[in-house]
Amino acid sequence: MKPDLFSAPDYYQIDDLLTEEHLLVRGATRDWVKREISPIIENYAQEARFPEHLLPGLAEVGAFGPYIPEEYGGAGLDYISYGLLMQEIERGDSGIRSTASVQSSLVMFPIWKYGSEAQKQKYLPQLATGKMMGCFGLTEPDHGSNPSGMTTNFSDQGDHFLLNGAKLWISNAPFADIAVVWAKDENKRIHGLIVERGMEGFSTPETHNKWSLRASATGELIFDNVKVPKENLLPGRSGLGAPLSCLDSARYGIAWGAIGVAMDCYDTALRYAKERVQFDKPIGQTQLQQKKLAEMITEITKAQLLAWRLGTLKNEGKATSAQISMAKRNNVAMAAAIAREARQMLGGMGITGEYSIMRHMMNLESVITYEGTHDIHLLITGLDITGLNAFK
Ligand code: TGC
Ligand code: FAD
Repeated sequence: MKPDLFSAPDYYQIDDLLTEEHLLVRGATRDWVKREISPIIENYAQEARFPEHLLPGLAEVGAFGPYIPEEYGGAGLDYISYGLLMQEIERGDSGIRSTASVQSSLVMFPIWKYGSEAQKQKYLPQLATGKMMGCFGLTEPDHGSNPSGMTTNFSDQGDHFLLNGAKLWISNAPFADIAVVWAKDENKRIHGLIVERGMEGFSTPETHNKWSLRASATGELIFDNVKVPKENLLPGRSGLGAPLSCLDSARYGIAWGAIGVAMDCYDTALRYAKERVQFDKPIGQTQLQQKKLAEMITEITKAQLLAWRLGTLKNEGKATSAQISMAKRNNVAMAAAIAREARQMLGGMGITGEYSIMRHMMNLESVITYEGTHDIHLLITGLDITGLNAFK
């Protein structure tokens, strides 16, 4: 793979809107990604292996629990810093950002928000250091976009719960130490349970043959009469709103992460267009390639402004779920369109692992599907503006 010469575009001087802390967090993460992810990621993706050795470094840059309070081992940062962390990590690879998103927003967040004090003390500090890794089980083989139909269930056996069912497409499952699992009780009410590796009847087979997110480990969660201690139930909230609130936090991070991918593709294509000569002039001197680059930087700038404004709303506690859906949907689609155009601008070289673009392009096929598909987020916006529910 070519050396990482990434230089981030900032066409509207958005850096002026950032604080010193934001710039420090972003700079440290950018340096770490250049040093640790860029040189190795292509091989890991080609070989469909998860680079587990990156976990301590991810913890060190603050990617595990950026906004979780320091008393629980988190970095205690604001939501713009969290977004910038996701942007830089996803610039390296969407699969590595996935690991960070799941650990922070889908495992630490529900324990922090809905866990007992004992659960917070037991799990959060270890999760923040990456010594313990988690995964999040919501999707099932027959219930993806419609998680309320889930059939995974548990019953009260007096001194423990008995958990049965299966979850599919679970990021980090093959190596996670714990799983935050969403299941229905005898009254069909959804609750979160912390299931630990090693509990009898709990297995996590890996999902193979993915063409996308190849450097991320994906698997199933299978529960065959698993005895879960009662103290592992998250007591603070029940109902579908509990897992959906975790998704809000992860979707917010993806809205920023997608900008990282788009910036990397744009920056690579811009450099290539200035260097690659055909018909005795750089291809960047042709109107067609300039149109592509000009449209890319316009879309990136719009996405940056959307993410920044959403971040300020989140910092003020005012961001709505529907606003987050709009940003996730827009920014991922924007990145996917840019990756495709950028790949074409590199001609044949664009399909090789010498450049990051084809890997990003394939990764985005997962990103546009998980955490709510492109269609589902459109329907969330539709519901928000009309008040009419297309899901019912
Ligand atoms: P609906 O009746 O609308 O809502 C049920 C209850 O939930 C509340 N609610 C929310 N609460 C918090 N945050 C949100 N975003 C919320 N959206 C809804 C709602 O108010 C209601 O509360 P209550 O008190 O009235 O009961 O639910 P529905 O069954 O009609 O479904 C709505 C729909 C389709 C929008 C939702 O189910 C959905 O978002 N589906 C997409 C599923 C999804 O995103 N799955 C993601 C799985 S995890 C994943 O992909 C991880 S990838 C990680 C990585 O590698 O990065
Ligand atoms: P379906 O819900 O079957 O959708 C199929 C198609 O139908 C889509 O195009 C969808 O937009 C469309 N559709 C569905 N309903 C409607 C409707 N009402 N109107 C119009 N169109 C509709 N899940 C987890 O719980 N934890 C994880 O860690 C996790 N990681 C993942 C990692 C990867 C690599 C992938 C690919 C997925 C992951 N997921 C995870 C699952 C992901 O969230 C689901 O794939 C996603 O929610 C879509 O569900 P589905 O695949 O069952 O598609």
